[in-house]
Amino acid sequence: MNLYQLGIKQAQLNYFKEKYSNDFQLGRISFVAKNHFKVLTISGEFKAEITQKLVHNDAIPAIGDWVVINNLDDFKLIIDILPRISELKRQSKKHESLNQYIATNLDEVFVVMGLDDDFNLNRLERYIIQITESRANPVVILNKLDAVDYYDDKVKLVEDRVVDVPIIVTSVTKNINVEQIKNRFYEGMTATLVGSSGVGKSSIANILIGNDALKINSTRESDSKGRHTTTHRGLYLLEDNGIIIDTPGMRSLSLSADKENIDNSFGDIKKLAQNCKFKDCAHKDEPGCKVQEAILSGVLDVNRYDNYLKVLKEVAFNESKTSKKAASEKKKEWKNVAKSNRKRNKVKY
Ligand SMILES: Nc1nc2c(ncn2[C@@H]2O[C@H](COP(=O)(O)OP(=O)(O)OP(=O)(O)O)[C@@H](O)[C@H]2O)c(=O)[nH]1
Ligand SMILES: [Mg+2]
Ligand SMILES: [Zn+2]
Repeated sequence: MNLYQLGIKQAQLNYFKEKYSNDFQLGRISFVAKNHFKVLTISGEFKAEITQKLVHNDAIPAIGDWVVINNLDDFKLIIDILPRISELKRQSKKHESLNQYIATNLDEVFVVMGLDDDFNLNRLERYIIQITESRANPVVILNKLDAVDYYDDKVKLVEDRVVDVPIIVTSVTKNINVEQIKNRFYEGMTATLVGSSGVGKSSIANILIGNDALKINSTRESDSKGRHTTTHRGLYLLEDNGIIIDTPGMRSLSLSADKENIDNSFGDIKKLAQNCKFKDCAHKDEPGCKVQEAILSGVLDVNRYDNYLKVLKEVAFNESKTSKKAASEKKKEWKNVAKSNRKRNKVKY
């Protein structure tokens, strides 16, 4: 096992070598639960803790992060986080203004959506915006094709709605097209799976890992009750090449993308709007409105336009919520976590 197989990129390795001596080691965060961390190194997986300095700077490692470790007697101390090649966030509910990292250093993000009742184009579009913002490449997996009689229409709807994003239509339980997911991986590639609870994320991860490492929901009935089978994010090495991060299902995704990014994701609408007769056109019933013209002539999907407006509103709202107060609350919480960590260590060692 070498660092490249664990997913490090050359620029990150160069950064580490320039900044740190041989006394330090690199590891990748493979598990996070409150103040508990695990790091995967070239010699195995270890428990680790973070320094006060990181806590103080609100630099809390996320799953997928490359971290610098200092080997102390009995435990690994995380002293730094390497710059990330990508970071997938969502707006945190608890600490309103703070972004919560779903996973970092991702090459691709698979959005898994069920072709059954889970199917929702607006939600899918939001995921794709957030993934684009993360700097990773989105891939859509439409799963459970065996659970519906007819799915061509749904696939077509997705193709029309998300442009330039690969779409894979699968049945994981019937093993249909699963190799299309497998084939995307190469040495050092990291991907994560996101989507609602019960869509089959852990089932896909198990196939990629090559054994039943992850617990999956055995009764489909319980999915609808909102029970989450996966409760923690975990990073795993694949049977062949690559790394997968499994995540618990999300009911919704609160956007943290900025306006510019949203305009990029809806470039077609922006282009239309630039040609409206009036500069300050609200695209409602103004004469010479190219957006409304496109909707009427069927060039622009009205649902896509509605979702664009919704997304813009939400982002504006989230931005207005951002306050220093929430940031300092988060800092306080981590200080307490670190304190209890120290106490625990005193007892233990
Ligand atoms: N019919 C059908 N069922 C599937 C398919 N893929 C997964 N399932 C079933 O869906 C249920 C949920 O699968 P999981 O892999 O646990 O779903 P998950 O997305 O990891 O769910 P959370 O961990 O709660 O987020 C299980 O009973 C799977 O067997 C599929 O292609 N077709
Ligand atoms: Mg799961
Ligand atoms: Zn207009």
